[in-house]
Amino acid sequence: MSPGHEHQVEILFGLVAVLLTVIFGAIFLSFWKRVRAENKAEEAKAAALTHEAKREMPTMAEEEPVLAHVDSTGEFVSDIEAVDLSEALKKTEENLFGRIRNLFKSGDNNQYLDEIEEILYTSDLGPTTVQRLMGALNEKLSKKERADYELVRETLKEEIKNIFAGSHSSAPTQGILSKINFVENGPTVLMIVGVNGAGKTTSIGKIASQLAAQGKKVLVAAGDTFRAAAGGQLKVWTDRAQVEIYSPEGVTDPSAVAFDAVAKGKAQNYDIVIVDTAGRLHTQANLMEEIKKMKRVMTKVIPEAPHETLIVLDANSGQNALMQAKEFHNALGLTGAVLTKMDGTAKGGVAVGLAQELQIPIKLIGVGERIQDLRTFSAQEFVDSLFQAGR
Ligand SMILES: Nc1nc2c(ncn2[C@@H]2O[C@H](COP(=O)(O)OP(=O)(O)OP(=O)(O)O)[C@@H](O)[C@H]2O)c(=O)[nH]1
Ligand SMILES: [Mg+2]
Repeated sequence: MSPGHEHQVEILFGLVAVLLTVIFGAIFLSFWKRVRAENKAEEAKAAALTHEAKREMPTMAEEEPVLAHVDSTGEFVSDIEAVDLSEALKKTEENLFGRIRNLFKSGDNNQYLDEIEEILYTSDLGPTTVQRLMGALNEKLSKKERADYELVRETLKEEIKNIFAGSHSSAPTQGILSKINFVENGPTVLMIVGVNGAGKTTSIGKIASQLAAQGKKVLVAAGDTFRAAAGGQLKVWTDRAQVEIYSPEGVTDPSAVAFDAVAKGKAQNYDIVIVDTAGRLHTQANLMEEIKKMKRVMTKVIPEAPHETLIVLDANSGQNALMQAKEFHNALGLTGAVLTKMDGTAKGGVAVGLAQELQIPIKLIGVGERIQDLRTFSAQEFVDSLFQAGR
C-alpha cells in the first residue's frame, strides 16, 4: 500500500472512531437523561404520597406503654406522669388574670373596671359571661374595694364557680363512669361528634382505655367512612386501649356502620359501644343531615340510643367552640362536651363560656396526646387549678 493510501485509511479510521464516540456518547447521554427523569418522577411521586399521607393521617402521639391504675374513688390514674391541671392551665391563667394582675401593679386605679372589662372581653369567655362577671364586680364590691386585686380576684372566682353551678354538679367525680349515663342492661351507646380535627378519634381511644380499665367490654365503631385513613387511625387507638373495633370493609354509609355496631353490641353483650363520626362543619347542611340520620338509625336497635351524644371541642378554637356547640346542639341534642387540647392553650376560659351560654356539661378534658391524657372534668377542680396556676 502506497503511503498516500495508508494516510487515507488512517483518516478513515480516525473518522470512524470519532463517529462511534459521538454515537455512543449520544446514546449514553439519552440513557442518562432518561434514568434521571425516571428518578425525578419517582421522587415526586414519593413526595406526593408523603404529603397525601400527612394530610390523611393526623400526627399521633408515639405509642407508650400504658401504666395506669384505677384508684379507690374509681378515677383512672396514670402511673407514668400525673397530669397537673394547674400546669396545663398556666397559659389560660396568664391570659385571664395575668393581665389583670399587671393592671393593678401599674397603679392608676380609677380606670380598673373599664380595663378589666376589656381584658375579659379578649380572653375567650364570651360576651354574656363577661357581662355577668362585671355585674358581680359592680354589685359585690364598693368603689374602694375594687382597687384591691385580691378582692377582685376572689369575686371573679366566686362568680365563675356560680356559673359552673348552673350546669355542673359539685360532687367529686367518681371516675369516667360517673360522667356517662351508663345503663346496666347495656350496651350504653356513646356518639362522638364535632368539627374536623377537634380530637374525636383520639378522645375515643382515651375514653375506651379508661372504660376497659374499669372492666367494661367496649366496642368502638369506625363511623368515619369519609376520610380514607380514619379506620387505620382508629385501629391504632383501639389496639392501644385493647378494645374491639367494628370497621367493616367497603361499607361507605356511616349510618349502616352505626346501626350494625349497635346491633353487634347488643347481640354480643358489650357494655359500651362508642361510635366515631367524620368531622364536619355545622354549616355543611348535607353532612349535618347525615349525622342526624346516623343518630336516628341507632334508635331502631335500642330506642334510648345513643345514651350520650358528646361534642368534642378544641379549646384553641375559643369563641368558635361556643358556636359549634350551639349548632350541633340544635341538630343533635347534645348531652355533654369533651374539651380537648387544654394543655398549653391560653383559651381555656372557653370552658366558663360554655357553662354560661350553653348549659351543656363539660364531661371530660383532654390534656395531651397520649392515651392517659384525659381527665374527668370537675368544675371545682377546674376553678381551683385555674386560680392556683398564677400563684
Ligand atoms: N395536645 C393535645 N393534642 C390533642 C388532644 N386531643 C387530640 N389531639 C391531637 O389533635 C389532632 C387531631 O386529633 P383527631 O383525634 O384525629 O381529631 P378528629 O376530631 O378525630 O379529626 P377528624 O377525624 O379529621 O375530624 C391529633 O394530632 C391529636 O393528637 C389533646 O387533648 N391535647
Ligand atoms: Mg377522627
